[in-house]
Amino acid sequence: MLKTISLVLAAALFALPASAQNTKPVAANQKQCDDQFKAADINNDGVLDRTEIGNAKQSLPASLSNKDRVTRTEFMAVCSKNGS
Ligand SMILES: [Ca+2]
Repeated sequence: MLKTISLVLAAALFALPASAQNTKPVAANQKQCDDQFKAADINNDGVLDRTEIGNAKQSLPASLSNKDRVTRTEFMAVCSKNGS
């Protein structure tokens, strides 16, 4: 009896954080990255050029802020990985 209860408790403890990690933060982070890219992409051509990167430097991930050109795909890949 006691063994069953502790097994159920253990399962519940492990199941909860795992499902929370796989859903909410990823979606929120993607949205945040998307908004960040749109804000930086002033002429809205889907690519950050040198001027746009210069303007958005403080909010860009360090690995992108020294580039001459950043595509949306590149940005999203780095941004999603860095997100907290
Ligand atoms: Ca642009």
